[in-house]
Amino acid sequence: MQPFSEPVYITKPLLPGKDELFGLLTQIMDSGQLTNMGATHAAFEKALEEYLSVRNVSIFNNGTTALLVALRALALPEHGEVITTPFTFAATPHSIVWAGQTPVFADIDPATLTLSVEAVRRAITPRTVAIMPVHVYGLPCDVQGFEALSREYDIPVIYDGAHAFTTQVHGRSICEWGDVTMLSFHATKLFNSIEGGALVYNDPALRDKIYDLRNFGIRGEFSVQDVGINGKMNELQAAFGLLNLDLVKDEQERRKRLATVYYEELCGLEGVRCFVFPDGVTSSYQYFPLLLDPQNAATCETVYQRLRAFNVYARRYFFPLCSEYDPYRGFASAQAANLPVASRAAEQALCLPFYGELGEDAARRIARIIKRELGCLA
Ligand code: T4K
Repeated sequence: MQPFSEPVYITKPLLPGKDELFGLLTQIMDSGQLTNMGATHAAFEKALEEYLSVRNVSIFNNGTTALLVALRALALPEHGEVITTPFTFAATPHSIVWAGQTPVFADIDPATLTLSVEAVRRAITPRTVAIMPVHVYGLPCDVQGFEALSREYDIPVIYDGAHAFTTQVHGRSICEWGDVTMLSFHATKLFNSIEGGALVYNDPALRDKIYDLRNFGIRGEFSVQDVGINGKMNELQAAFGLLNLDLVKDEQERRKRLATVYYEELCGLEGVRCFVFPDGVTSSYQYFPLLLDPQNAATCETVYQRLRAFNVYARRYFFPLCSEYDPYRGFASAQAANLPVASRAAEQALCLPFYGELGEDAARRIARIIKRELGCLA
C-alpha cells in the first residue's frame, strides 16, 4: 500500500461558494457595518433558531467565550465548584477557571464517554454551583439523568455541545436539555463560521443578560451595567455561517456514507470498538472515533503512528486528559484513581479523518492501513 500523495487531515472546513460569499461580502461592505450586531448577525441568529428548531440562540465570536458567558449569565455563587469531565478539549475546564470557579473532575460513562451522572452525584458538595457535561463527539450525555440530578440538588447544568450541532434526542434538539448549551462553529467543526459559537437556552429571560455580557455590559450609549466581555461575532463570520448552513445536510449525508465504510471495514474486529448511536438519537457526524484495546496486537499510539507514515493525520482526541494538564494535575479530583474510565478512554481513543470531500475510496484505504496494523490483513 502506498502513502497518500497529499496529507489527509482529520477534517477540512466546509466552505461556502465564492460567488455567494462575495455577494454577501459586497452587501456588508456597502453597508459599512462590519460588526456590533449588524443585519447579517441578526439574520444568522434567526436562521439558527429556525434550523435547530429552538427558541433562543445568541451567537458569539467563538465557543469558548460563549461558555464563559454562560457561566456568568447564570449568576452562580462566586468561587464555587463546577463538576465536569476530564475527557474534553482544554476550553471546557479553562472557561470554568476564567469565570472565577474551580473545575472538579468526575469520571465518565464507558458506554458514551460522556460525564457519568453517578460520578457527578458522588462529587457534589455544598460548594458545587453547576455541572458542565460535554456531548463528546456528538454522543449525547445522559440528559434525562442530569435533568433529574439538577432538580434534586437545584444545581444548573451547562452543556458543552461543541460537537453536537443538530444532534437530536427523540426528535428534540439536544440543546433543549439543561439551562444552557454551547455550540462551537470553529473551522474544524461540522458546521463553521470560521470561528464562532452560540448559546442556546429555553429561558427567554436570559437573552438580555447574555446580550449584555457579550457586549461589555453596555446598555445604551451612556450606561454600562455589567462586567461584560467582547464576545461579538462580526458580519463576515455571520455571512460565512449563514451560507454554510445551506451545506450542512449534504455534508452530513456524505459523512454518513464514510461512516458506513468505516463501520463495514473496522467494526467487529477484535480489539476495535466503534460507537453506534442509540435508537432515537441522530448523530451530528462531527467525528468518527474508535477505541483500540491495547490487549490487541496494536495500541492506539502505534495505529496513530502507522497512519502518519501513510500521510494520514488522525487525532487522539482527548489525550492527555485535561486533568493531566499543568494547571489541573495537582487537583484532588484530577488523580487517575478518581478517573479510571476516562484514563482508559484517553489511552484508546482515535478519531479518523472524517469530512465529505475525503470520499469513500480514501476512507476504505485508511481502514485497510489500520487493519493491516492490527494484523487483520496480509
Ligand atoms: N469544547 C469542546 C468539547 C471543544 O472540542 C472545543 C473546540 C471547544 C469547547 C471550544 O470551542 P471554540 O472556542 O474552538 O469554538 C481543534 C479546534 O481548534 C477546536 O475548536 C476544537 N474544539 C478541537 C477539538 O480541535 P486542534 O488543535 O486539534 O486544531 P488544528 O489546528 O490542529 O486542526 C485540526 C486539523 O484540521 C488540521 O490538522 C487541519 C484541519 N484544519 C484546521 C483548521 C483550523 C483545516 O483544514 N483548516 C483550518 O482552518 O483544535
